[in-house]
Amino acid sequence: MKKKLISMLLTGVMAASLLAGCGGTAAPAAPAAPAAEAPAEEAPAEEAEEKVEEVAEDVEEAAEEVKEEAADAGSGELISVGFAQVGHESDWRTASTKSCQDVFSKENGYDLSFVDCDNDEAAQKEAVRSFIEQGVDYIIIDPIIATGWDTVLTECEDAGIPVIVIDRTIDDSDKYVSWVGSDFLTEGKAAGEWLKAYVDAQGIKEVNALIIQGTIGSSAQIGRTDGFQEIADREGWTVLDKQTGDFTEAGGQEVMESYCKSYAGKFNVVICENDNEAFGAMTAMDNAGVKYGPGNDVILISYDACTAGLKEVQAGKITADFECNPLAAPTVEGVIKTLESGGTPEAQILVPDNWYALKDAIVDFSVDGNAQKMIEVTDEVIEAQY
Ligand code: GYE
Repeated sequence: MKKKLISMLLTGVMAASLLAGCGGTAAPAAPAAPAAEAPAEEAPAEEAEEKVEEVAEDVEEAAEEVKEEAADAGSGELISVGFAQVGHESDWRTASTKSCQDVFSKENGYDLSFVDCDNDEAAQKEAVRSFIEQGVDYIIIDPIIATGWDTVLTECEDAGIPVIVIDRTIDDSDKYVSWVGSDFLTEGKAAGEWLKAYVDAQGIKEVNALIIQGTIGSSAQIGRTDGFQEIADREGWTVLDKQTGDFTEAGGQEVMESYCKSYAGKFNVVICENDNEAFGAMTAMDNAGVKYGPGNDVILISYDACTAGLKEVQAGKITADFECNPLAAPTVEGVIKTLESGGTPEAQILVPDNWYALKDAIVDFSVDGNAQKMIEVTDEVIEAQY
């Protein structure tokens, strides 16, 4: 843009000086003219000279602006952010990544270095160290697992780079500014309390549950497993087995295939710690001839409530879906803006979640004494989801 302006101005200067030149030489070459005509002959030359000066000033100004812009870009007018993302294991993760990339865009004033760590803890630490080397302004981490962070976070601290934790929590270090995410323990308890109210309403006396866990050691897995287990213990339910499906569809299918063999006819509840595992479990149950969903032998519970998950609720496959909102990036940006303006952001910022089911599976329940509201899955609700 600026280049074009300069070349236009330069063309202007050349044209004007040509004009000025013509005026200058024309006067002496002209044959003796009547006195009255002399000023009229000088005028174009003066005008042209003025024009040249004007244009030259404009060019100087434009050049100055270009220089300033280049300096700004070089000195990092864009805020540089490194994001060490967990991976790409689920619909939830895809929504989270997109949200971050949308928020931390060039247009919004950011220079984002994004690393997909492919669920590899060592790669994630390496990504953080590469951000330190780059000297980014801020580091965002979605920790694959909750422990093992203190050393690398100390390195961030020593480098003077503020760290913001998004989604999953870090449990063995406090060397970060803020955490923005959902309350996984509450999600797990909500699933348990809903199940209690639902089986009571259905007149189901016994609960024999199978759990397909998320990535072991991730705070999302720990919270959901512990929250549900707390209610199961209180109610005296049987948890037949817990195995990880690593938050993936393939993992969910594999674990459910083995459950279908080992526990055939013995279970009436399957809890998948995310939607993608639930999709895999559905395939395995379909293949084994197990009927699930509202009104069927097996109650299928899931977490995340992404669009694809809610579609399976609507289709009568997933009985209840406990949301985990993946759109935390705008809140993380708020933290960065607070830091940029010299303020102190809150240490913990909770992203609120909703619980979803079809009308017949909506029951009243409380979590830690707080009454919960479930949302009925409709086309509009699905449309509005991520
Ligand atoms: O539930 C799952 C994802 O950390 C809350 O990770 C997130 C979990 C989410 O892969 O789908």
